[in-house]
Amino acid sequence: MNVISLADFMPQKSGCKASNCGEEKIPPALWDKIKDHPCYSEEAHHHFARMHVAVAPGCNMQCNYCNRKFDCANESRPGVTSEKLTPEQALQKVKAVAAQMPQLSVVGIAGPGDTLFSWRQSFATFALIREALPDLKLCLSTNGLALPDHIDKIIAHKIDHVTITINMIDPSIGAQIYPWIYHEGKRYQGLEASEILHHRQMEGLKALVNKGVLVKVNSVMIPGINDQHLLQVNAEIKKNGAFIHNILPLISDPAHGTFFGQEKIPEPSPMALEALQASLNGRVMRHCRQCRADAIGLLGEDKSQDFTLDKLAAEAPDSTRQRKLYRQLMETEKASPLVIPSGPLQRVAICSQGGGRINQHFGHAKEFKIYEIGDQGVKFIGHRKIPNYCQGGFGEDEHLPTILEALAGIDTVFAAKIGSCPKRELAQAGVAVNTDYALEEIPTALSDWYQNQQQKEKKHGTCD
Ligand code: CLF
Ligand code: SF4
Repeated sequence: MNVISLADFMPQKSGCKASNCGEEKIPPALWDKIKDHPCYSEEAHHHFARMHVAVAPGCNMQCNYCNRKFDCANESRPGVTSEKLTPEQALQKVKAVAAQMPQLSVVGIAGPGDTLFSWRQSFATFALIREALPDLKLCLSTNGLALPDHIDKIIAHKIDHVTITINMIDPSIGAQIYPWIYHEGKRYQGLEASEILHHRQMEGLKALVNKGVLVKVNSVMIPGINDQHLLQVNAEIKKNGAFIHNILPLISDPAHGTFFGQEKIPEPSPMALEALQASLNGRVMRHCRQCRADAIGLLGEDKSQDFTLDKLAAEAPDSTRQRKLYRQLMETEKASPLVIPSGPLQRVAICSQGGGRINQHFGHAKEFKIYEIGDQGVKFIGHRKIPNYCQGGFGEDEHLPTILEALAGIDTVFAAKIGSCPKRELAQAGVAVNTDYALEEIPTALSDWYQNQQQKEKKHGTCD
């Protein structure tokens, strides 16, 4: 029997504890840095929110999966344009969001260009936020080219979390991803450009790790170009102290006008992404939502349109106390221990609209959360996107084949509700549907369901 409780996600008085976002242990001092960061801790993303302020417009390179008319695709969904802000407008927005969202724990800069190419705007923004709302964590993401020039400023602004997008350690692969870079007043192309980029990324990574900054590495998985190579990238970044590795599937919709889109470079399937994630060493982020450069809210529920500049009040009230109370509540909330008997591995899909619960109607789901249950307990595997089954109150049968494709290898779907038609169609395809755990917390529900399954099978076995 394996016994899992909320304490498994927390540090103990001595030694290390398990991380929910990977297979490695997390020492207590590190846990304090990630426990309320929704990207660095899978558990935290159910309860804590991040917001991005889009203050960094310029970029110093070209990635073949990016159309520069839109936001930086290294930490954002391609094809999205964010409302650009001055540092003062960014502060006004952060105060407004914080006043309405006690879950807010992190403010990040992730574009719309490169945070460190537009370093003046970025650090001016961080300084204003650090002074006005000192309890919020600061976070940035960068392509890494300018990173070595800004290590001291990152430390001086107490930025504890930095993401570098590293897609290659072999410049010959880099040359297929980056046509040019702009470095120290000069434009470089081809192999030379990727050699410079690689050295700058590694130099920046090592310097941040030496200073105690937690570094997340994002890698865009590009089938046929770097998908196999990412195993080597993983080994190298791990060797150099990266805290967690996040693989983003390439988005190459031709409508976004990117080079890879026009060249019809395929997007990786969810199964290929999960297989790559499973073969990586170290901590792996599986809950990334490829959010916008002005994203606001819990991961996966973007509220950015509620906080556009035209909707902001001139001055928002101080909200420090509400955030403090919310954090205390989260610290003291205790989950009952989960008991997982040994048994065969089961893969299930959850319909959830957030909060770590089974709380969504099957017909409204735009994605499944995939979990595995077995000897290792309840483990989050990733998201698989699907088209809405329910369109304006009617079932959309033409979406069913795509939905079934996304359910490859899945035994059971858990939803808050489901209509009789899709339930029948899923059953015909060999996928069971369970609505017995509507509104319940996912790990508790899955643990209970798994135990019942095991008991039923045992009984059945005894009768035989
Ligand atoms: Fe933003 Fe990135 Fe900081 Fe998170 S996002 S700068 S580390 S606060 Fe998070 Fe969004 Fe994925 Fe980025 S889900 S795209 S990993
Ligand atoms: Fe686009 Fe970001 Fe690459 Fe610059 S670094 S080209 S903004 S994806």
